[in-house]
Amino acid sequence: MPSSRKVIISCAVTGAIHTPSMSPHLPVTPEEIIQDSLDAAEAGAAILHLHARDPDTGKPTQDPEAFRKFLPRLKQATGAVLNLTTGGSPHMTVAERMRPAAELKPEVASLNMGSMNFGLYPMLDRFKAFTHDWERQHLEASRDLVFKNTFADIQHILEVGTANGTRFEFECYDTSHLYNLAHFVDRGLVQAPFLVQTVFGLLGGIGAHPEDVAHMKRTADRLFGDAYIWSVLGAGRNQMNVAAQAAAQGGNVRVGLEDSLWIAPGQLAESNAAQVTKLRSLLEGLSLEVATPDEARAMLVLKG
Ligand code: KMH
Ligand code: ZN
Repeated sequence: MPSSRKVIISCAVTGAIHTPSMSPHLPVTPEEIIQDSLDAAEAGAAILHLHARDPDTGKPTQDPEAFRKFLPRLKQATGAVLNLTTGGSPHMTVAERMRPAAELKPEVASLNMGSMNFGLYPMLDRFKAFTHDWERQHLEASRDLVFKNTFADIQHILEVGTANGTRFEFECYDTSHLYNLAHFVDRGLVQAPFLVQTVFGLLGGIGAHPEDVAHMKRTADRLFGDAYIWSVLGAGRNQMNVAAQAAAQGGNVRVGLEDSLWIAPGQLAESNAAQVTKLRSLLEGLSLEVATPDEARAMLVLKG
């Protein structure tokens, strides 16, 4: 991993994991997604990782029309790098998941680097009242859910995105996903420098212990050397401590309400910008500078 550079903050604004009844601050409508995204960018996020939701129910959707309701405004009002999900929701098919990135040809798209269990059902212990039926079902169904990302799926998304000039946020939830990425690098389907988003603390993936963070970094360093840009995402209560561990070792950081609804133990974050601001002070406390969107573009060699 290259050293001594500015820190890229990504903000994952709404995602497909949390549901509207869990937090009144989760952006759902296009207007809410726009406002939260612009505020997060203003607070220091260079990259906005975006999903869309049905404005009436908050249910995740990969209909490109839903993305078209907020993307033009974001393009016009912020210079931030726009990163569209190809993960969608783990309940969706891969064909459905990749539609927005295939049609809208973003600078960056996420790419999930392996199949895994994706356990959302423990959230049923904390959240008990749901406005919409889909919310409880979405959590219950995760007891028997495989988030499917086969080699064929990954190759297909890689090829379609690369043909469009889209670069990737390679989401790696466990050590094997780093090896899967190394396989595609070896086959010449991924070019340096590439962004590796190591994900910690999801049920079904690696934990969020400092040893887990160290192990993922060590493995990525060994497999990729200077060819990769390292970023971390800690899920839920792990968000800021994983951020601090990685930042202290030259990593970049993703925050946002997709990954955690919280700003402190037991306290809901009132906005995405609140998490970006908290992260920013943590970084500045470590005498680290935050990358602008154009600096992030240069580091990641994006099409702009
Ligand atoms: N929800 C995150 C843990 C994607 O959009 O491709 C993973 C994610 C998946 O961001
Ligand atoms: Zn996502």
